[in-house]
Amino acid sequence: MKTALVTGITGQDGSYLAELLLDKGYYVYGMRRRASTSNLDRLGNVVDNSKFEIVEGEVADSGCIYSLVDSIRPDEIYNLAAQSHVGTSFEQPDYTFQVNALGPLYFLEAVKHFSLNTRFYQASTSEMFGKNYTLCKGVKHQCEETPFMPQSPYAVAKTNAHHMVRIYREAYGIFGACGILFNHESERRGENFVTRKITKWIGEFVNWIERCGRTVHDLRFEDDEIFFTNALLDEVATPRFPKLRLGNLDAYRDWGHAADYVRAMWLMLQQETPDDYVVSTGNTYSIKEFLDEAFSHVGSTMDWRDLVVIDPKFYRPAEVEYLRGSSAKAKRVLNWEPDINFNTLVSGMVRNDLNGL
Ligand code: NDP
Ligand code: GDR
Repeated sequence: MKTALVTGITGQDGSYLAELLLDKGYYVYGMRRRASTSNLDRLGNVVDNSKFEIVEGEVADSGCIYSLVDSIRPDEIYNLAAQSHVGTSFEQPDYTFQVNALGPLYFLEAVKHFSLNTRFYQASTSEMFGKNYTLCKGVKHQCEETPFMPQSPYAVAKTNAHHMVRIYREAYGIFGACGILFNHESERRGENFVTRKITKWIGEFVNWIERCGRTVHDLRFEDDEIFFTNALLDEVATPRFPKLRLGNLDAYRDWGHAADYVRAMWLMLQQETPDDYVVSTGNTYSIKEFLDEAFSHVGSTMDWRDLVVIDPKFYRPAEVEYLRGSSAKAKRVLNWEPDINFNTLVSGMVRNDLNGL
């Protein structure tokens, strides 16, 4: 039986990857850091599986990582643990670097010293391209040849780890592969990433209207809040709901579904030789277009422009304006293509948040 150690097991990707590996017959060690409360919510489908085991570990603690790798010596390591929020990395650059850059280095050192046959997957990111793109037949996109130009502490740390994997591959023959994954979302996406923030707000808002026994036709709008018209009542006393507060709506992202993307991670570690791959859908949409799509699934006509407030707090000091990946290499070598398109992704997220209340 193959064994895998998955870090970041409590996160979005960790949960999908654990399900995939268990389906394929692996014994899965899921690494999580110590928490004062249970944070296994996303792992409902796997926690009771006899081939699934939680182990405690902190990626920024070298000794912890060395002893974990030495004691398990898994066939495969998937290093998904990260301080994964780009905005937060501007507030916590030092911590982000420790987790996102030094963490992967500790794993590489551990593999080099204790478990040279272990195959290592590193979660690289389209954020490494930052401002850069390549023109192909007049279309702007990013592929494996596009030079990196990171725009945040998060992306710099990830670029550092990306190069470190390449160096350990070339210098020590370690089977290290990096997936340069573009944004991928799902019903399990963290609530402070823009897609889930939007669909979660929609779910709570629609539920609030229903709880109040009203319809969208009764809505009235102030600067920051939404309330109902009611000629008989004092409008100041009617229930109110805060508008959705967002930052830059003009950025473009290439959004896929996490379940498709963990399949690409696994495929990378099944190849004869290690390599790096862009994983993306090839389509790009602005945040405004995501809002259009999300609100189109609510079932009644609401213009999100009445419901959204632009809040400078959610702007980043430096932004990545345009991401659109070309996964031609992943298709050719890994035979990988996404199954879930933008429309299905967004409608699934909205439906989940409408029902989840
Ligand atoms: P999440 O934020 O959902 O999950 C991150 C995971 O890392 C959580 O399990 C978290 O644990 C864990 N973690 C954070 N810090 C530490 C630490 N110091 N020690 C141990 N574990 C830690 O991220 P995703 O699942 O979305 O992403 C997975 C990986 O892929 C990340 O590395 C991310 O940077 C990268 N990536 C993600 C993309 C995306 O669009 N989703 C695209 C490209 C790359 P806890 O629950 O305790 O916080
Ligand atoms: P990103 O995802 O930074 O691409 O990183 P996020 O959803 O945080 O932002 C996408 C774009 O939306 C804009 N935006 C907002 N973002 C957030 N979070 N909150 C807001 O209110 C808001 N308003 C507008 C952002 O400025 C940005 O342009 C994700 C993470 O999963 C990374 O870990 C991963 O590496 C990359 O995707 C690929």
